[in-house]
Amino acid sequence: KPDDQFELAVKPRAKPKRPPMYKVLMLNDDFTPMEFVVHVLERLFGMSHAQAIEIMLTVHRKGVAVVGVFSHEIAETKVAQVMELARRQQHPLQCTMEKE
Ligand code: NFA
Repeated sequence: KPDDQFELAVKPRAKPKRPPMYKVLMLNDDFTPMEFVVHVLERLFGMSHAQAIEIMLTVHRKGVAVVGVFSHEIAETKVAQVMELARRQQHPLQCTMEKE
């Protein structure tokens, strides 16, 4: 029939999906200085000083907090940068990521 040539073009297509997003989490410990955590949050997560203090205190009191939500690649980079800064200063600060 005349419309046969169009049948391929109307096949159901997968819905375009937003790429999954990842929460970057910071974990509390008893040794990393509060000021270092504040510095990391300002430097790597673009937070104001007031915002960084607030999030640091949330981690300190609750044990963990989300410090940002990013694409997989950006989240991996942020985690690696936090871990590297902490390692260089010999602080036990831990940072992880988790699918939203
Ligand atoms: N609990 C740490 C302290 O009392 C501060 C800290 C906050 C460490 C957030 C890690 C993350 N020095």
